[in-house]
Amino acid sequence: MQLRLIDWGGVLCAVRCDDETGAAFVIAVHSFALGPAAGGTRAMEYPSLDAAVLDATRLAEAMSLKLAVAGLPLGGGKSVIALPVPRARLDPARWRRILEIHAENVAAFGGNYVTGPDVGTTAADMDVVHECGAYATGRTPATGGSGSSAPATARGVHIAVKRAAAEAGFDELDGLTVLIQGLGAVGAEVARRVAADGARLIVADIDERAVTAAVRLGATAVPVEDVLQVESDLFVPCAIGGIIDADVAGTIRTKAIAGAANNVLTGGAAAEVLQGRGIVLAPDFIANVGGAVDLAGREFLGWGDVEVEQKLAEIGDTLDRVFADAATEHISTDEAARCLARRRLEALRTSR
Ligand code: NAD
Ligand code: PPY
Repeated sequence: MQLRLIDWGGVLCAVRCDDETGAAFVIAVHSFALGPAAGGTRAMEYPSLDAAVLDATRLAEAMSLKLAVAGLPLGGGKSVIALPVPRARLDPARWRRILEIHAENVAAFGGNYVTGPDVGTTAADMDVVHECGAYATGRTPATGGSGSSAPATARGVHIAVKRAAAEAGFDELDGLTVLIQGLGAVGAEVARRVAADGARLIVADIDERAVTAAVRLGATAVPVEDVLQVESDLFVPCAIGGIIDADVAGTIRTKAIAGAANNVLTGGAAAEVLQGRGIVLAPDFIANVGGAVDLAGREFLGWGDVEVEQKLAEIGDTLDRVFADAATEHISTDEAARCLARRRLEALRTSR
């Protein structure tokens, strides 16, 4: 197994390979500047250890940006568990052992890295991690956790979709064609919300059951491989990251993009191409902060529903600020959002 050393701008990246389970474990901490690092645990198959490390480091950086923009006193981190076979094919004992090893790794950070659920892990998995001695957010309410963060993420994405639509010149979602990629915990709830606003839904998911449920809402289904060619007024990516590179940005047929998927762009070049074509991009680390607000706000800052909803409402104001900065500075909204995150991080750090 080969591993390239990379300068990714973060603090540290720990890697552990385990022969017994066949899993590889990565914990990336991008920043401690605002407090302990926080970010969920992603468990899926990766083509190589390099790919798993790259995903963990990029996701940890996105967490730093997300938490700083929202003014939450935490640094960015992320865990990746590279599975030997798809999660659905792991027997329960082997999955339990994987979670035990993960808990041991998280505990080694001595409270300086806090995890939670992400793609491929659930609140019940976080119960196991917690029970094995590592603090985990997003556990089941039965064990004192705040439960799934997906509903809060979806509420925030819904706000971002409406702001991005407004920036693209649409007063309301009623009558617009909204294309949603991924109908999981977040995407399905966003679909319900935009359908209630009167939007026409086009959807795609690799999971047929999720598609069937959306079709019952009145959505039109398209094959997953066609999503990036389908014309829409708004594109809402709620599946996987890395789907928009500069080529896709140059051909995608939509007016605005706002969704939940972390790191939806492969890099800054894609953002510039979108900007050049007049396609509004709501940066994902602003649009999808709802889950982090829900978990970190409730579990670290003692927030209740009122404070969480107030913070979610700020997503709209932050996006307006980013759209305005991008226009004034002649930069992409992605770059404007990164600048805002750096300024807020610096301000929070000096006020500590
Ligand atoms: P999920 O696993 O519940 O849903 C993802 C959905 O995408 C699944 O239905 C899956 O079948 C589908 N999918 C996977 N590959 C696909 C493809 N190629 N084409 C179409 N559909 C595909 O995850 P989620 O919790 O709904 O999160 C969705 C995205 O939002 C993820 O990228 C996640 O990192 C991000 N996110 C989630 C939260 C949260 O609170 N859950 C917070 C921030 C960011
Ligand atoms: C994300 O927003 O991508 C997360 O990983 C959410 C999160 C935030 C804080 C602790 C654990 C998970």
